[in-house]
Amino acid sequence: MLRIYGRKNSSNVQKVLWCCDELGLVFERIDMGREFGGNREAPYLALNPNGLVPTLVEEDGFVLWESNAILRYLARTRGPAGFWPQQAREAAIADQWMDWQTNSLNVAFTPIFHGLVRQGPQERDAAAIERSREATQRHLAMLDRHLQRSAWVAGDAFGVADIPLGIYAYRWYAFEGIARDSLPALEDWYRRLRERAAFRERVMVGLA
Ligand SMILES: N[C@@H](CCC(=O)N[C@@H](CS)C(=O)NCC(=O)O)C(=O)O
Repeated sequence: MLRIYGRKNSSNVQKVLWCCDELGLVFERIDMGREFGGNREAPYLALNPNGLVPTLVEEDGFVLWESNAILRYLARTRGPAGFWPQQAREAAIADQWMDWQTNSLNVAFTPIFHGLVRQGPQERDAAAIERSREATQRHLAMLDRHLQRSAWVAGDAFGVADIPLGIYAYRWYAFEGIARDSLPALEDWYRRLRERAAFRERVMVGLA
């Protein structure tokens, strides 16, 4: 059986759990990280030298870390046709948005998430939160413009590239009391994500 290490309230772990459920994969999940610890100890570092979650371990001992690499691997090895795009250009678009999630959207979003969810009112840096809110809004507007022309992130059907970005849609719309500009294409995509049982089960689980 596949083994996934990582606490289920981690966004990067949620990506993998959601993907596994979409593909109907059976797996064992082992709590690891933050409140569970273990991720800075030698046995786990031998699997993932970053000390971060998630890590995937296959039946034969093959180990993989970096959540988006895990998604691509599961999509290529276990996904139905099209879940990882077959055409080079569609696959490149999937790669583009998945890399953008890690390198751009995540950077914009992390301060507002930490400020509103992880920090108490006394510790909060209101200016940093506002800068992050504006940056996230600007990034989501880019995704909205893309979704005006493309039903899903990488083409006409739901696929693996929707997963890393869908995590942010949930978190963004779950924040209470923040200003949000209307982004109709993004909102429609988010409505369609909420129709998916795996998204509701793995991602719409509160902010922690
Ligand atoms: N680029 C990595 C980032 C992994 C990462 O930052 N994981 C966080 C949780 S979302 C983590 O392990 N934090 C330490 C902890 O949970 O103890 C990936 O996408 O897998």
